[in-house]
Amino acid sequence: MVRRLVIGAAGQLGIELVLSMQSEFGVASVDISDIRVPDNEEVMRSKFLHLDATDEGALSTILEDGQYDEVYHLAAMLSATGEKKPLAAWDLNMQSLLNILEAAKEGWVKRVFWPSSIAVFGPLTPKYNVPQDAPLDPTTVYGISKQAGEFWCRYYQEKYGVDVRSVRYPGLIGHRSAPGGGTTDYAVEIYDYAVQDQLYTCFLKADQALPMMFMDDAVRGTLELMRAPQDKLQVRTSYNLGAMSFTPSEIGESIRQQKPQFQLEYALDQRQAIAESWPCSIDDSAARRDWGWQARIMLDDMTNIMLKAMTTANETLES
Ligand code: AKB
Repeated sequence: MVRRLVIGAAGQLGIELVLSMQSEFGVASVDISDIRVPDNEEVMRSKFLHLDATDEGALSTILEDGQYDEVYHLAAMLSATGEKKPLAAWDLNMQSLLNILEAAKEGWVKRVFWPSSIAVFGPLTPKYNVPQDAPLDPTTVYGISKQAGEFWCRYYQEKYGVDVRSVRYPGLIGHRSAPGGGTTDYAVEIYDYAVQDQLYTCFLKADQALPMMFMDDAVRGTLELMRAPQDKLQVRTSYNLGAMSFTPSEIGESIRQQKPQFQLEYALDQRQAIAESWPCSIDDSAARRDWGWQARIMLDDMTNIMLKAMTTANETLES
């Protein structure tokens, strides 16, 4: 049995990835860790290890004892919170990655997954269909940490043969877990308000297009990348990963097709400047070529799934 550890299992992606691994590979195939206990009973069926991933000693002990085949390191501070706590964001995002790369260099882990982000791009990057090798020009501490992390991953792969794999996620949208501290979080919150028939006040401009992805695609892509033969992977920094691109006004329209009464207004905050520095769409042809990546869910299908799932969840809570 392939043994997996998800670090950051209480986060938005962590919860979804663990649920998917549990149903695909079995509960015993995945251990979970975080600095806080995941607020999800199903996720907690896996063995939970309390861990601050910046604590090198604690992390080494868990990895040396566990001898995992795969570690998914998802713990990070995202773009918006990172701008409020720049040094803490750098410390968490970089130190935890370096701890894991060192453990992998020691041979305690066979394969590592570490997420990068569209936040590595910036004003010098083309706005549309950003190519794989576009200039990285991050304007946030989160983006700077992802840029540096990408090159650390490539360094450990080239120097020490560490098998570390990565994708640049766009904004991720799912209904099983809440996002926190990101600039793209509006695209999850908006559905929450829509199912409760409440007015949503968006913190980004109506026409601010950003690259986005439905969570099931993101999880599937992550697992596909981890299964891909090593000799096919030509990108050892991080793969561009694309799915769709939409604006707040377009997601509002998509919701209105099913909930015509849904109302959306705008009150911009500091996250607008972050969004403006990012591209609108991504060219993911390298991921398609090397490991067969293909997004499946686009905006209106996603809206259907999100509204149905969140309505059911609300009804269950109320009954
Ligand atoms: C954020 O908004 O900070 C994240 C990201 C795009 O990496 N969702």
